[in-house]
Amino acid sequence: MASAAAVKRSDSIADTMPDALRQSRYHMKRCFAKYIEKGRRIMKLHHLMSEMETVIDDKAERTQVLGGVLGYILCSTQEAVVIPPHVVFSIRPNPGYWEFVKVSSEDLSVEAITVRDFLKYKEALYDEKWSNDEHVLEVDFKAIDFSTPQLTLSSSVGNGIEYVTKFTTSKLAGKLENAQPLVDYLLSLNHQEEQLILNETLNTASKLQAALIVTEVYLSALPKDTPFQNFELSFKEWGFEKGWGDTAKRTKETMKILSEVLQAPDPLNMDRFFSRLPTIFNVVIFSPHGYFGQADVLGLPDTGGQVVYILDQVKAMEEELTLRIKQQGLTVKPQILVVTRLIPEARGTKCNQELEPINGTKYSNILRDATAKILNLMEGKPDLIIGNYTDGNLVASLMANKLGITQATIAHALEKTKYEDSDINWKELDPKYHFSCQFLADTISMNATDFVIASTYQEIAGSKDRPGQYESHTAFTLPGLCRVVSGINVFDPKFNIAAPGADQSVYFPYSDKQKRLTSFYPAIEELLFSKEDNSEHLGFLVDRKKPIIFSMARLDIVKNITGLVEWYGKNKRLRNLVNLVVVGGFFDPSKSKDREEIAEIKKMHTLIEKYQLRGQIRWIAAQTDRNRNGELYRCIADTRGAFVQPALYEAFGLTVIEAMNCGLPTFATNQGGPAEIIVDGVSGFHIDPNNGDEASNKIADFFENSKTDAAYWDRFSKAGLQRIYECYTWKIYANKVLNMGSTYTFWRQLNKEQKQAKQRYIQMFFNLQYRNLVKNVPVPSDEPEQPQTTS
Ligand code: UDP
Ligand code: LCN
Repeated sequence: MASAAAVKRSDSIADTMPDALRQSRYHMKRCFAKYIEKGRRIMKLHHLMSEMETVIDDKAERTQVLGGVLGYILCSTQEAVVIPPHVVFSIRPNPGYWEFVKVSSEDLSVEAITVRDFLKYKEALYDEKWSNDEHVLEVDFKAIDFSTPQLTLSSSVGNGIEYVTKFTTSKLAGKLENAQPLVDYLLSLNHQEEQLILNETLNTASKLQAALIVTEVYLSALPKDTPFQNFELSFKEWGFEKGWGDTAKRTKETMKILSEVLQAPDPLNMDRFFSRLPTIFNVVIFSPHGYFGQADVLGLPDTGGQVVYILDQVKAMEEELTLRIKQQGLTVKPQILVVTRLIPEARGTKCNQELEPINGTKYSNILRDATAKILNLMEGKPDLIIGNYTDGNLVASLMANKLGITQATIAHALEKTKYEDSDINWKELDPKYHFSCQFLADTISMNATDFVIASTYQEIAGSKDRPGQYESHTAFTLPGLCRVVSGINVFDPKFNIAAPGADQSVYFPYSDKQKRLTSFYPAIEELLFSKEDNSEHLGFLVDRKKPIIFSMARLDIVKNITGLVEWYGKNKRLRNLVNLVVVGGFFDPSKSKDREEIAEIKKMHTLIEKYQLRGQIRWIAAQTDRNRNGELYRCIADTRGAFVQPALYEAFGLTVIEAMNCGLPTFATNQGGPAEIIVDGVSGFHIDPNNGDEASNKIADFFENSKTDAAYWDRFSKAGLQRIYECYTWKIYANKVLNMGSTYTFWRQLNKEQKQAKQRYIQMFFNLQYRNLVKNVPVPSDEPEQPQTTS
């Protein structure tokens, strides 16, 4: 295949394609004739390739055609719309970069077209009249994004805060007066009406600069540990309020950083300064979907890793906020409220309680009710509102706008990419999934929010071959409703990656012998090795000396637990080396209301029989006790086993980092987030869920190597842990997110006019389009439950 180097970045596809077509003119004429033969349709890359194979059946010739620039262009194609005699291509040479060209099958002429025209061709396949109507609603967020600087490199996507800090720095640089917006911002800082950092005495950059110099000298003369209270009164007189530090040492350090910023702003000092500013005390997190609770909820519809994520996130943020507030010399108590649905029929959970304190925190609660309560409980406005998924993000956007507060959004799994052509086919899918509302709500909140927290790069801008989830909202069309020519730009510096961690008090290494939860041993022994089937486990392990390969997930099709069982069943070598233990779902399909789960339960039973797995497999029903689960991962590590995450697609994959935290060597899908978590062959292994033989042989190789060389297993166990400590801890996450909260609060102030203009556009769109659309969505009843994919 041709490399990207074959096409210079300065050349557009429309420039290079004519030559490339000309070089293989004979074959291409036949190929295009084939493409248009079936008339109007959408073709994906695999259709283009397989039809090319039938036209150029000689492999060597095909390799030659595909070896050049043409191959590169074709392989970067996402889809093609055939409207004879033309074939219209949407090409994605790099993450975030799209080009559109129209090729005539008659003379192979190539014409660059706009995204708008490309969408019109697509629509014409579904609703030609609408597509040709000049007055259809076109949504174009780019048109009102006139002043926000954008990134340009695909590799910079997701590092938004770094670039926002750079852009801010350059805005403040030059003359000292340029730093006035920063001074104004510092003057605006307060907590419940109590002024922080500065008062009006220091209302210009030059006054502030002079005062900082004198005050640093004063602080140098004090013992380092002098408490702030000892010099608080003098500070007030000079124009400085609380919030600089708890001691003379820390106060002096913070002042020095600001002095350096005023002298010559640089991103490093800007970042350090913002991480020290007292800007965030109260945070509201919206997570309305599923059963949000602290016990007995995992495995209920739409309830999985998302709940774990939020509860761990709250703990980590409260810890970090408490530390920061102490270091700022303040005595304020941070408050975090998770706002969710109150579910009257709560299936024995606490989802019907209005207020519930969050375990492991001092000041954080779950609130199952509305806005006025938030203001009441927090005794004022929150400083940051974080939304989750479509519903939570939309509510967060509305509330943040109403209260004038900084907003963040999170959606680890957006729905749009999960179904092929979900936009263009919306009319067919809407009765079941209400995609029109969902995609527009997602687009609204992506534009309204100040920053986006993603877990991985792929979530934003995908990979070389697959567009990212956010990227899929760049341009799309809902024929009959509206055409979104510019939905979101993944080069917007609002996009950030902050990967979650796993609670390290629950998921710690198997080798921490003194911390091990030995009280669970009898229960785990029973769970893994007892001989009789019961409602919690099925199947048994004859040779308990063998290592165990382990997996745990909701029993959804996409999690592919049945895939793993099949790979294992088919691979004799693997079966000789290890036993298989899987946790997920339950055994009686008649007890499930979820179509996917029912199908998966039945398939599990069939596979166990088909491959005669009894004696080598243990199927354990869904588990809800995370402390016991932690010990379970460690007990699997004791057998010198491994964790396998075989999902067809996984947005992030908390089980992957839970297993790695326990020192369990891990094999995880190369489709989605886990491909970023694990460095293949270093901190674990990637497996291709679409190539079961290769995957099961890779696992078998690992166990063969471990058998002959005991140090081999240890190497991967340790390297997995190292990867976690370097990149995937809640401490790293909380630090990043709080820094974002602080930096983007200033950024939105700096770009106030732009923000307001966009907000007015969003409001109009929301009021005129979205509110009408949402009226058609029926209020859900408890039955029947559709499988949901966000959790
Ligand atoms: N989990 C559990 N019991 C089960 C299956 C899963 O406690 O039977 C937990 C698992 O330990 C992890 C979360 O549920 O914390 C699943 O998160 P992940 O990101 O792997 O997948 P999701 O369910 O969010 O798609
Ligand atoms: C949703 C998912 O689908 C998982 O991949 C994530 O790990 C989970 O949320 C937590 O972020």
